[in-house]
Amino acid sequence: MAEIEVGIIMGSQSDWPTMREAAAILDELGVPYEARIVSAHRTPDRLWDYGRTAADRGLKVIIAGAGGAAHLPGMMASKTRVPVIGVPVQTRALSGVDSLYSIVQMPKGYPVATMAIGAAGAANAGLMAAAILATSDPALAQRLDAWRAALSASIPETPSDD
Ligand code: RP5
Repeated sequence: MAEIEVGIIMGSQSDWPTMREAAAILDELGVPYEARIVSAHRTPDRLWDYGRTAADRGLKVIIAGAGGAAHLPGMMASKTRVPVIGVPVQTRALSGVDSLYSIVQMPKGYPVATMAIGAAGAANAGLMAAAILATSDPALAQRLDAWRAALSASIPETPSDD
């Protein structure tokens, strides 16, 4: 079985409908991943263990989604050198602007590659993870090129009234 190189983590079960979009893209591209609930606030020890062991377990990219006071991506970036892609989950109270600001404004030294709010951001996180792995995986690079070409080809040149 192929080694798992992508970890998808999220603060809560309630984040999964969003983070599933990242998983769906990785499924389409044939990239194995693991998905775990790891909360910065509710399961801090789990966060610490995940970050402490991530590199040794062979993870090459971590996609971290959280909403509200979204400390998970930044805390994970502080604990591991494995690149962290942050997904701000859309919230009901503040529409995800709270999540975005919590994730994007990292201090110098501990970057989080922050995506757009919500489902599009999660899907793009999957694509970004695949693009990172594709730099050293020619077969994946071909699949990603084909995926991008298919998307491009699906866009009509003229608008329709239907
Ligand atoms: C964060 O709090 C999670 O990432 C989630 O987006 C948000 C709400 O969590 P639940 O109350 O739905 O479990 O930790």
